[in-house]
Amino acid sequence: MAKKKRLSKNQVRRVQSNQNKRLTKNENKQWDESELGPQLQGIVISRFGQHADIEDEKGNIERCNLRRAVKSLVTGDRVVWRAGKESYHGISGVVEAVHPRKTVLTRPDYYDGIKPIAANIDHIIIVSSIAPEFSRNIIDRYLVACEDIGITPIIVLNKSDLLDDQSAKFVDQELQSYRDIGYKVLYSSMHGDGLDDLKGAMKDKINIFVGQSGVGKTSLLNTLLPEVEAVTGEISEGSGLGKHTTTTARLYHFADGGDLIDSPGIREFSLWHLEAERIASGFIEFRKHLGGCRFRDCKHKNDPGCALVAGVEAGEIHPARYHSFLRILETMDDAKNARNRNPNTY
Ligand SMILES: Nc1nc2c(ncn2[C@@H]2O[C@H](COP(=O)(O)OP(=O)(O)O)[C@@H](O)[C@H]2O)c(=O)[nH]1
Ligand SMILES: [Mg+2]
Ligand SMILES: [Zn+2]
Repeated sequence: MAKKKRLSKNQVRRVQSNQNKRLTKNENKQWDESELGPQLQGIVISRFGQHADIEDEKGNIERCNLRRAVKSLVTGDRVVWRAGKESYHGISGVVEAVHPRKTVLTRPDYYDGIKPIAANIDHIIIVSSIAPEFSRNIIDRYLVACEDIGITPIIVLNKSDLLDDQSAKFVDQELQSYRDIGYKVLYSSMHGDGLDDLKGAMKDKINIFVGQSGVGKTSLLNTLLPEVEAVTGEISEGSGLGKHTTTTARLYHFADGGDLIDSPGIREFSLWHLEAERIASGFIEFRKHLGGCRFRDCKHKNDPGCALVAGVEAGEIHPARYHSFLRILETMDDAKNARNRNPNTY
């Protein structure tokens, strides 16, 4: 887990101001100053409404209340917390402050606009496969989302055991085009192929798996973390908190170092509405061409003097990436309409 970190002046100030705030009735347990131990560092394993499971630096997990001043807390957050001298109804401490986030993964929320779902993720592992289908467009959508939030993507071609000579040649070529623009690409299979490389890439980082349904994310997760199912089962038997386990994100440790944050919501995380310009700059190889179009409001389609089209013609932009870009622009409005009908889809 985390190395010991000293609190910055700001954090100390924030912690003190939190302590001075009066505790309110709706907190399950009102801890008096004298009932609390010293400030400790921790990481949020999971968040359940007004509670969170916090892992301390020794690897113990403690269920904590949240100070009211703690407005936003998600899996992966690094926190300052204090243990109660005794625990009450399974609650062993209180989270007092949250460290600034390196990164945050969000989803659109009908009521709150944007809702964070996980913090401090280092890698988004984009899982793809030839079954049900190999889709460049879906990979590109995830890549744009990753570039937009500033989290490093890793592309994984899963179910490598299904590849024959012909399909291997095909995907190799496709994936090479991603390597050419700087992305890391790996092969994997739940049966063991490539798992050492994948584990190596995830080591000492916080990772998540994303990808279309059926590519093998759950199977891969169970292969890499055989204890996960047992752990979720155990929590479900707990005190009515079980119903959250299917929706809330949870952080798991790999035996060799590194973490995986998982929840179905995260696995299906995809691109949601972004302005056309942000989509364009999410295609990293487009960046040096953008701004070079003849017209400021170039739609990069049939407009004369389009620098992206010129880039494709010059062999600097892969035609499939350019077409992906156009397709994403076209489907953005559809996606937005669908979300308005069903805010839980993203
Ligand atoms: N041949 C092969 N099949 C796999 C592999 N991983 C998953 N599958 C199969 O693909 C199907 C979908 O897998 P699942 O893990 O549910 O995909 P998810 O929707 O991405 O979570 C299941 O029938 C799995 O048995 C793999 O590495 N090789
Ligand atoms: Mg699944
Ligand atoms: Zn253009």
